[in-house]
Amino acid sequence: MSEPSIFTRILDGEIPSEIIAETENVFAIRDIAPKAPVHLLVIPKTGEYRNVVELAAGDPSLLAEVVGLANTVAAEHADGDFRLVFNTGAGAGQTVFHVHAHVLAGELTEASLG
Ligand code: DGP
Repeated sequence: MSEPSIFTRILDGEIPSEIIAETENVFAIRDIAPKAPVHLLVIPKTGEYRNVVELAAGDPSLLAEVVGLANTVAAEHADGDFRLVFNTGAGAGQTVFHVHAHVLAGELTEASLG
């Protein structure tokens, strides 16, 4: 067994972070280092998928649940338009290997890439 990810530790209440929305299998928090006026993370509760490619192959309905909660929180925290980013691999900037979607909204710049 690998160590629980930082997101699993947040979900378990070991690391403080407000859960701003959740569904049966997915939860959302604010990013600790926002790159846009609204920068949220939407995360499957299971930590078994390291990235979106594994998630799409292993559980497409869970990926759809991630996209659905991203849409919900974007409507609640911004005007409904949003950028959805899945960094995939360390070379692309991924630092937490528990799949998560960055939801970026508000006044976006070209640099608002999560
Ligand atoms: P990525 O680079 O795509 O793996 O994104 C990981 C994101 O997770 C990064 O934007 C910062 C965020 N993050 C890391 N640790 C914490 C934390 O303890 N709390 C919160 N809210 N966000 C975190």
